Amino acid sequence: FSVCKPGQPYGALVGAVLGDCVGGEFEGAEEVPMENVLRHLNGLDDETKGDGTLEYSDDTAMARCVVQSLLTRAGFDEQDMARRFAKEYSLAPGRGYGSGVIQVLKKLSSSQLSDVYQPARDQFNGRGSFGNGGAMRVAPFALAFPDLSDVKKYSRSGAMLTHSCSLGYNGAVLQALAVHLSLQGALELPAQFLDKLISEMEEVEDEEASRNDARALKEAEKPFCERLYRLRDLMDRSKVSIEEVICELGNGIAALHSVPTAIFCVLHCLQPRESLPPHYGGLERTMAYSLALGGDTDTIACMAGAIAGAHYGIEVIPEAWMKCCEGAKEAEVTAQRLHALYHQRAQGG
Ligand code: F2R
Ligand code: MG
Ligand code: MG
Repeated sequence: FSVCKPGQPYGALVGAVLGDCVGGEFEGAEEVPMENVLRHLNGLDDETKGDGTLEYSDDTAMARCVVQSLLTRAGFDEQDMARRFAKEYSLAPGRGYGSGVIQVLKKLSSSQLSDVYQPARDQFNGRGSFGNGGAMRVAPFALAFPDLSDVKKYSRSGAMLTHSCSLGYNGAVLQALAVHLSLQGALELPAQFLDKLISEMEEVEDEEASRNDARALKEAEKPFCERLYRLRDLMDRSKVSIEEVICELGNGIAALHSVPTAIFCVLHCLQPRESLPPHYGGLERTMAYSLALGGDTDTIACMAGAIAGAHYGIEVIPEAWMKCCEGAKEAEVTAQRLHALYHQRAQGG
């Protein structure tokens, strides 16, 4: 296994929390002028802010459950993770959960439940959810498991606790793969990074359930692969507008309309961009760009933040941002513990 630099796992978890917290400001907005984004981000440097002024939402609340479950059980335990999701929801139901997933979380709290995957299967008349709720919380799997096949297997199972439609759980697999590869330094070669994601997703989407769901929803045969090919086309263009990105990739609450978008935000912002302040580093550019897309900004910035944070590491994250985002400091500590699990597994423990 390639060894990542010490700050990268911390960067991944903290980047996700920051994206959720700073992105919440614009969630659901149709149009977000870049000047509004920059005003919002510049405001984070205000000395009077801090102490978690910007609260995290369901994205981070659920990711924290994933982290705690993986750490406590030293691996994936569906019963434990499901119980944590349900408990977290009952303690803080106002974190902005999707309207469908609330039913799952309520059912998961029942002591009578014998199959923890059943409530998710019952969603949307048995079709299951295709929302991005499985993907938004998946980064900890990439930090805990060194083996790519484990990252795929457990991120899928973790997502299926709430999202039984393949367009939901395959989005989680794609996001976990992006964080995993980024941790291994794969973003140094962006074209190869994308090729690897496509080849992995070709295999992931080649199963019967995925093909059936795609057909039922009138999507391409392999919907995530198709979006990744569109993403590659966008990257090949010398100039691309926000409108084109939204039109080609989406900015919505479905995993299909947000995970490839988050990956695009990271790739597009590897270099300085005209519309963004020249003093911004790559992580700040990625955040600003994700917010300017509008739509599901907390979740797109959360997912892009995890991938970008894994690439750039914790060192580049502005201290002022850390201070004003609820849960950011804690994410740094838990990332350290998760990474110990990674090393234990990498050494065959
Ligand atoms: N939900 C939000 N934000 C808007 C509401 C905020 C809240 N009212 C407030 O202001 O406090 N954000 C969060 O939800 C997204 C993650 O959602 P998740 O966990 O995937 O939820 P769900 O309910 O499973 O799916 C979301 C919606 O997608 C549509 N949908 C999904 N599957 C469907 C299917 N098979 N058929 C038809 N529609 C389907 C539904 O509209 C679901 O409600 C993140 O953005 C997170 O930040
Ligand atoms: Mg949210
Ligand atoms: Mg959201």
